[in-house]
Amino acid sequence: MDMIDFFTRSRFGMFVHFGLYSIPAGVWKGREQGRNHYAEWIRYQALWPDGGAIPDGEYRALASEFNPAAFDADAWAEEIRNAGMKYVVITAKHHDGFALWDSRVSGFNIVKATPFRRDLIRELKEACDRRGIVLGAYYSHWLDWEFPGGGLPLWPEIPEDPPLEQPSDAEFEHYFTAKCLPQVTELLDGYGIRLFWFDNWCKCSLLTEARLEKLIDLVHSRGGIVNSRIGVTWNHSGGDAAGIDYLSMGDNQFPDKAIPRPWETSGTFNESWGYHRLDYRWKTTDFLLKCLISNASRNGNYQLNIGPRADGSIPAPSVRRLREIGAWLAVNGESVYNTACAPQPEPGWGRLTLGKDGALYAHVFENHPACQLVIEAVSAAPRSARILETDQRVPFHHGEGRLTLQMPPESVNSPLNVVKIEF
Ligand code: JFZ
Repeated sequence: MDMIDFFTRSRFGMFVHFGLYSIPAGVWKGREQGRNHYAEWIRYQALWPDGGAIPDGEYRALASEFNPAAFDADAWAEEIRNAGMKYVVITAKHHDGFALWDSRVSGFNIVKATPFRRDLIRELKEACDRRGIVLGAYYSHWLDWEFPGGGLPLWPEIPEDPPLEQPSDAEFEHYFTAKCLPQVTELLDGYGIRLFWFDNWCKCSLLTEARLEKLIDLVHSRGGIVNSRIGVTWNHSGGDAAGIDYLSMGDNQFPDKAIPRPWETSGTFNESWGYHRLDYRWKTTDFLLKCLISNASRNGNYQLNIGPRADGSIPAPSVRRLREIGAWLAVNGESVYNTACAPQPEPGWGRLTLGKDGALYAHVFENHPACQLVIEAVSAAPRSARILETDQRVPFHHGEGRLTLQMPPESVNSPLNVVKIEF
């Protein structure tokens, strides 16, 4: 399978942040973690603003408590499929250095260091394969807070933070060749992972172009693809550099126009990526669906994150939203999957996508008071226009390159309608 072709056609995927940080879930010794509410950062942020990270031994000890007995790979894969997602990228290893598979090069992993002793990546890969879902891996190639020589956080935007002393170049080289490259090789060859999500966003002298090239070549040599966050230089140059297969926006960032190459936004249901027990800032299904549609209309993907609880279950607010989105896609999916940006200017009332067979899909975000929706620059006269969900005919007028849809008044009661326009 051509991975980048698959990626572009898919449009919708899942992100999963799961690891030892799912146990404290944003609260350390009765106190809410400070700073940015990213629960997966608790190792470094637990004691903020007083400074100081969780002592290494205390964090490591979480491994002996990690026992996600409710984890059921088939149940996860069913949610993914029912949500209408075509792929899933999981934190195979996040910044804390803990691996969710049975790594031979680091014992700090789910099989060797926990009472759970099951290979989560293996089980999830098999469950995904059974359903034609592609499993991808988030791999923290730059930051590793466990292995000697791994990179440490840099927050140039927070000047009051004393800069942590980074490992030397030789120490980082040791981490890179003894852990990073071998683990990525394990994911490629031992698990058949071909979709990679790397994560670097600060200029850091340890991530040299030579090292990045090595990592990219390794993934490419097996037919895999990498995102632009693999290196900040390429990330910020707009991803023009050879070697980057798809662009990743900043967290929850949505570009305001089409990008003529594969790209994605990774986004959250609430605010934290890892499960945070005090994060109640849940977004609405309507908002999330508009993010998906809007990205698709601009040639991009949406990768929506869940943070499972430490027991392996998916939080109820995420499950409800996943199912609501899936129900919408079950009816309207042809207007999202395998579509491209339409040549017409984007209307103020919604979004347009172009089907492979030439059909134009009009996504109604806001209803016009007179129920009239105008699409400019439509050269040919349509043959028909119908609401996808109900099959109701939509009267229209075409003239001088302008198409006016006369929406049936009763359709406004049903938000996020899609009109399929055929020529
Ligand atoms: C990173 C991680 O540190 C975080 O834990 C999570 O995995 C997220 C998906 O990625 O966080 C970032 C990375 C980049 C930016 C912001 C947060 N950025 O470019 O603005």
